[in-house]
Amino acid sequence: MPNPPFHENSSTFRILAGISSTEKITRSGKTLSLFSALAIVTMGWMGTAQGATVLYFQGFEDVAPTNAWNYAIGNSTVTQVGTLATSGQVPLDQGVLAGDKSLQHSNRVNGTGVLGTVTFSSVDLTQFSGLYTGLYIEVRLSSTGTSANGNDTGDYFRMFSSINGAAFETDSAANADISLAGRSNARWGFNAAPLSPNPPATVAAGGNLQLQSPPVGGGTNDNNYSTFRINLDDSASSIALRLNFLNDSSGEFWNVDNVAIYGTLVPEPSKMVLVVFGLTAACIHRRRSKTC
Ligand SMILES: [Ca+2]
Ligand SMILES: [Ca+2]
Ligand SMILES: [Ca+2]
Ligand SMILES: [Ca+2]
Repeated sequence: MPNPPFHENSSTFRILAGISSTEKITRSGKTLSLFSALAIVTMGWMGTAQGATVLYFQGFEDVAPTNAWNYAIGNSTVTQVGTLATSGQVPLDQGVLAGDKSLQHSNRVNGTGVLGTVTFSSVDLTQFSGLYTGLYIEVRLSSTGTSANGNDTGDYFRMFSSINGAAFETDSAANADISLAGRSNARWGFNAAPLSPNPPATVAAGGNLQLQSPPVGGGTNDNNYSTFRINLDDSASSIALRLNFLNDSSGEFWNVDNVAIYGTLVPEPSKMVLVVFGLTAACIHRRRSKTC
């Protein structure tokens, strides 16, 4: 079990620091009731934008991160590749998103179309219960090729979630949480984004989202999908992920990087209790001096 990254809610503390300053409250000669102070704190708390925290991560580097989401490669069409191995592919330098490595699928040996699979191990989500909410899986994808090649209508990338230990469904567009087909030698980098709808391509776990990329045209194009999300229900106790890939030429490549589970930190009730105690004490103090 990894150590969840600690995410401090600094904005909240800035708000509290301002409220708890008796000098600031009384300097203008105005008084602040306990009710008003609590209302301000609550509004500040609710309005604090909290970014998502990476709970599990896989960047396919040689050295695994401390919060590694472990994976197993199903067959030899999927390989860990580096920037050098992908340097001749189009678009240029888009085989790896971050770090030195990514995972790449290509039927480089058997050009008849062999399914490539990568399975990410089951993650116990109960460890995050009450601590993080709004969990989701995110996967980044690019499609590269030799100069005139790329992924076509019959080539695909699919994501399958497994909730609470259920078996992965068999490989089909209708069974996948997300199924993305290529089109006319489609090639795009990790910075591509569809014109409509806006990224990321998102589905609830167990749902079914079928896409074709690019929506129109083909070849090298920025109007493509590069970010995919599966939203998890807070009640799920475990999640596993399988990625399936297919193409049928040694000049067609699917690349994935930065596979992660994110969650948003739930404000700690204990902090709220401390705030109430602090405000109450401050108010009692001010009542004695008739300022509250
Ligand atoms: Ca990487
Ligand atoms: Ca092709
Ligand atoms: Ca093809
Ligand atoms: Ca399904």
